[in-house]
Formats: sequence, structure tokens, C-alpha cells
Amino acid sequence: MNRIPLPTLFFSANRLVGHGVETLVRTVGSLKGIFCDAAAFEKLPQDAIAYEVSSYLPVPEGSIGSLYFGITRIHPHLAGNEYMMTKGHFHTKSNCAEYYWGIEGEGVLLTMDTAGKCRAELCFPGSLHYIDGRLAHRMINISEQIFSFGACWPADAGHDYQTIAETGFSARILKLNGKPCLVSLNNNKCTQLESI
Ligand code: S6P
Ligand code: ZN
Repeated sequence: MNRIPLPTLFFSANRLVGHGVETLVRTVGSLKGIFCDAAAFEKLPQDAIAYEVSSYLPVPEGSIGSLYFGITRIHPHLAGNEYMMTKGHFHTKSNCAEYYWGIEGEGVLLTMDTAGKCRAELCFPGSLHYIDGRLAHRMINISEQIFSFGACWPADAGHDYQTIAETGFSARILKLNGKPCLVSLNNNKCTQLESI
């Protein structure tokens, strides 16, 4: 009798594991230049893991109509009063949207349009976030544990890191009086984000 084949991909301890899964590890040192307080950043252990991305990329990059899938785990570090975060990027193709969803810990999805307008959404286990293809996106760990989230995006989206490296996000998530706040770098306006 033929057996129904077992799946080859699994969520295990909030990592993606299985045949063909690739893991990228970004150290703290590799994120030089993205935090507001450069001196505080230098005091962090530069070899420590900032975040890991395990991805399943079953088709060549650029394949139209195909999907990629990944799980990112951001470790809890503070560079001064700025929480650990992903580099953030625009998609090269602005008609390629993405889904993020919270798995473990608590974070913030920060998006920014091409005019520099930022928006923040709390992300927690079970929350689902649709990211318009025209928006830059970055995730920030506001918890004291690993914050992990899933992502699904088109294989032809492409990644533009250069624009963010040059201009940065115009708003940051900072820990002020012990609480996460969205701080606009243009006018120093702070909006407190209610932690769940
Ligand atoms: C890809 C998707 C995620 C990120 C990952 C790391 O489109 O948004 O898999 O690549 O969360 O973030 P970043 O900004 O360093 O690529
Ligand atoms: Zn993306």
C-alpha cells in the first residue's frame, strides 16, 4: 500500500526547518549605521546574533507567480534606548506586497512610504499584517525575549536595501520611560505604543 508522503517543512521551536531551508544570521556588528546612537551601538557585543532568517526559497529569485516563505527571529538587545530591529527594505517591484504575522514575543512593524511617512503596528502571536508593495518595512523587537514572525512574499519582489541605508526610516521605536514609543525624527513627536 502506498503511504501518503510526510511534509518536508516544519515550524520547530519557532524556526523553519526542513529540506531546502536556508538560514541567514545577521550579527549586531553587521547592522552598523542603522541605530540613532552610534556610541551606544558600539558598546553592544558586535558578534552577538541580532536576528536570524530561515527561508524556503523553492524557485529562482525573480520567478513570477511564485512565493517565498521565511521566519525571522530578532534577539532582544538595546542600542541605548533603541530596540533591536531588522535592516528594513523596500521591494524593488512596488507591486509586490507581503504578509507578516506574529509568532512569539512582541514587536512592532514599522512601514514608511516613499515620501517618508511612517506608520507603526504592534505585532504579537496571532497578529497578521498586510504590507503594501510600495512601503518600506522593518520589524522591531520590543520584548525582552526573542520576537519571531513569519513572512510570505513574491519571489520576484526583489530587495532594495540601499535606499534605507542612505536615508533611513524617518521614525524610530525607542524605549522611553520603560515603554516603547514611536518617535518621529522630523519633529521629535512621540507616540506611546501600548504594550499588550
Ligand atoms: C523579505 C521579508 C523578510 C525579511 C527579514 C529580514 O521580503 O521581508 O524575510 O527579509 O525579516 O529583514 P531584512 O530587512 O533584513 O531583509
Ligand atoms: Zn520584504
